[in-house]
Amino acid sequence: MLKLYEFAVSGNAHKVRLLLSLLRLEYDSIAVDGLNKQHKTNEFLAMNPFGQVPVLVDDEFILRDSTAILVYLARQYGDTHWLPNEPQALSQVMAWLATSANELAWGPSRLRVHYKFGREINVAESEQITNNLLAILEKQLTHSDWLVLNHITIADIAMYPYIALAQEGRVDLADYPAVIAWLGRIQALPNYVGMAGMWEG
Ligand SMILES: N[C@@H](CCC(=O)N[C@@H](CS)C(=O)NCC(=O)O)C(=O)O
Repeated sequence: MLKLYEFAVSGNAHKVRLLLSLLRLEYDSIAVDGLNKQHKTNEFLAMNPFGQVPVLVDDEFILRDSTAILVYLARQYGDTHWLPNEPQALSQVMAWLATSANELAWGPSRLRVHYKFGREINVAESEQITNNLLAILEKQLTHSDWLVLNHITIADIAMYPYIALAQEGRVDLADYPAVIAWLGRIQALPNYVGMAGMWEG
């Protein structure tokens, strides 16, 4: 049985929860006690030396990092629909996975951490990254329904949670109708799961 170590409030964990659900995979959700720093205990650090969720365990195989976990699940349990083999499409998916670990994390995700959890950040810098990212996403999604190809891939899954949670970082999506339409398309998928605080159409 797959096991997912997670925080309920984690958008990075949500990426994994969403793909597990869309792939109709059963798993044990293991709530990590963030308040008591369970993710910094030796036992947890043995699974992820960075002391972060999500961590996926598949029998003997232990994997950290949401992006890596999406790649693993897509290859191990999905089909090439989720992670294409064809070099151009594959590399375009990788480009969005990189964006999810960079601009998405330093922009909307950081703003959420600041406004929801009180962490000090450079707000102006994160707002600038967020505005630039949303403008790029808006342009992309004006021309196509999905980030890569004409169907959902793990590129969309990786980008989704922190855009859907952007309002918790005081980001207004009203100026980005194509982004809002994309959120709606993801939320309409069979077996979609959301989390508290996400945009709702
Ligand atoms: N690159 C990692 C980032 C994971 C991450 O930032 N996890 C947060 C929760 S969303 C966490 O565990 N934070 C606790 C900490 O860093 O101490 C991934 O994508 O999984």
